[in-house]
Amino acid sequence: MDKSWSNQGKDANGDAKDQQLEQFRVNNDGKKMTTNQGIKISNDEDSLKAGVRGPTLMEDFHFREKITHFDHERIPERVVHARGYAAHGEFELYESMQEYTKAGFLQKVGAKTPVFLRFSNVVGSLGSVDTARDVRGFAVKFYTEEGNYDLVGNNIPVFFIQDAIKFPDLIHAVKPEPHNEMPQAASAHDTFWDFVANNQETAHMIMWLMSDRAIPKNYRMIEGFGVHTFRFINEKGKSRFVKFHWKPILGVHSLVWDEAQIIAGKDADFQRRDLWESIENGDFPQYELGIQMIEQEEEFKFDFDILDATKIWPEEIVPVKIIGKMTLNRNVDNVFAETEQVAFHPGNVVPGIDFTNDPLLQGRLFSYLDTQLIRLGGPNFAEIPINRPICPIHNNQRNGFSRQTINVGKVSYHKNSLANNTPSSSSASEGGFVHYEEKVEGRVTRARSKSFDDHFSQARLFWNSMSPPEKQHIINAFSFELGKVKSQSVRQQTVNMFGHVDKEMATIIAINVGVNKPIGEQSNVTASSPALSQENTIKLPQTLKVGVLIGDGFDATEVSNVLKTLTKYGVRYSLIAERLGAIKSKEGVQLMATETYLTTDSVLFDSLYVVGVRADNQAKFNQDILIFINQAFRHYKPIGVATTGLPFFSASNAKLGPGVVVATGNADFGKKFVDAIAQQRFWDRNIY
Ligand code: HDE
Repeated sequence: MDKSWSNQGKDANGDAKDQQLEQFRVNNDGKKMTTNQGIKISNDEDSLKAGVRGPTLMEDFHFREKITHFDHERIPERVVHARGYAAHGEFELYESMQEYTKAGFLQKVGAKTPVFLRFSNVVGSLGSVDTARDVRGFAVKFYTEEGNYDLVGNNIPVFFIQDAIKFPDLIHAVKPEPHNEMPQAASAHDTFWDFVANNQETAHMIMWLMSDRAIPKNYRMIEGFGVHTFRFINEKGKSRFVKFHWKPILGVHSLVWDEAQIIAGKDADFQRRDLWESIENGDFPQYELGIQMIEQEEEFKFDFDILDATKIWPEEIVPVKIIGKMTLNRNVDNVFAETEQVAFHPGNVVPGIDFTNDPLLQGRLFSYLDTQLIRLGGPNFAEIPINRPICPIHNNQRNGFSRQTINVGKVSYHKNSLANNTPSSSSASEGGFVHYEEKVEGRVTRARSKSFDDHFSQARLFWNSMSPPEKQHIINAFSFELGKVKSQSVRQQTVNMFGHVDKEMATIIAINVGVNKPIGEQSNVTASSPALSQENTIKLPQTLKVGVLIGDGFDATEVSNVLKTLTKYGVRYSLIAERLGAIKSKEGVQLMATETYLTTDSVLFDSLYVVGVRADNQAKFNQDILIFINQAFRHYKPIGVATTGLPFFSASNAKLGPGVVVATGNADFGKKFVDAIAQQRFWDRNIY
């Protein structure tokens, strides 16, 4: 078969998916209002009544249609991953994977494929907060010329359980407790930790969940993982095991827990806002796609089972090969139509990508289609614009609620002679999907492989790989979460369980949550995997946000030089003053404040630049500015202090030291401040 893979329909009018969506976009600007039947509406303010003060009449078709549509606006939220946010983009291939897979979109270097990526929180309801401690969903739909390929991943590379049959139990335990529907979007409660302690396969995942990975700074700075082991199949039919990784160009960065909780109140939409604004500003989020591969013959070479989704393949043992880059470059037009109605399914694969017997993956292959049938109201959701493949669809499926396609002709069965036996099936060489012919044998049994028994070695590998501040954060997270657990028995069981990961860690947690020291032995793993620590991540100043605390009387030359330097390095800033609008320097130069001390907060910025105000205006300013400085300092953030800002900084609880850059007597202030901003956190700071 001739595979001259094109650019997946990319041309000057946007990608093929964008062009397809364009057919469904409706712009009401400047148009006359009509009913859904197209009747022009004369009055949309008053219902039709018998007399101006009389009852509303049944014949008011406009009123009935409008209210009925409104009454039916909601659809069920996703049972998990309800709160999410998405964007469009493209995937570009760096290196041909032809040797390993026949997947069309992975053949030609430079080939571009339209994608749609939905990020999500697992536990909280649709209206919950962005910054909850939780796993983040990272679901990518590739609109390839061979059909849709969905890589439905998370930002953590392992999972809580090993067999999909336990998923309802896990989710029942972590969701709000059923008798009082509390707490919302939180794992810090009895039923979750009771599940953990009584299902010890969760150990590795819980270490990740208690780490900074579960409180990401934003969606742009998280990794994505396919989690399961999949297969690549090449043209010759050879199979290799593969794991997928997405690596953010800006590195992996997190919030601190106190900050995450404050943000939950100050801006519940913190992460979606960041994604939306970054794309609007042209700061397009980018992630490189990496793959790990294991030869078919090497399936049993490792001290873990490669089909066990509670295990990683340490990057130091199985290197990650970077093969392409995804760029998110377009926000949605309508969140309901696109983000809410998109339907991902790990079973959506293209020829060249196949499944393995991972029992978690196998169960997922059933669940997604099943849940979408109820969530999207029947079997025709693949016709919803966001879900439509960009290639032609032909089959004998018919009817069902809200069918859009008008299938012409009388034949809707296979085989037939009336339509020349079409639509016809395709052989592998014609691009037909042929499942990998894996040899399977065994007795029918409800059991788990012995090779899935080791729950603690990789949990300890993760612990060993953490830097001292990361270890402290894990201890703090356990102490917070278990501290909220009312049952002393559950607290004790959990501490005992994590004593198998690290005795000292579990002992400190035991003291913090008022239970006995752990009993039992800790895992004897001494290895570590540097790739797991966020201390080793990429640190860049680009797109980080500085809050400039400023008022009348600043030094125009000094401030404008610093702002220019920030811009030069791609740092974003907002001017925060007592009131919106113009602020004047001592020379009379004006700058515009876009935020006030009421409308924003230090937690919404990565760093502060303390400029200060004229002496006669200090009293009021002092109070506001001190709150900002104290909080940023306590959250280990970089702080730049202008010459006019020093009196304010000195009056705060913050101390000179790591991450505090002072302009007075510092010729290279701007650049040094940018370097500090790139570091993001200064953990070796003595906070009060
Ligand atoms: Fe999901 N998961 N999941 N999951 N999952 C859903 O499908 C399920 C698992 C993931 O933005 C549901 O359409 C089972 C692992 C993401 O729309 C549901 C099991 C991973 C999303 C479902 C898992 C994921 C979902 C709910 C255990 C990472 C959001 C709504 C075997 C690799 C996709 C829906 C979006 C959504 C089932 C475990 C990722 C119920 C049974 C492991 C990112 O079908």
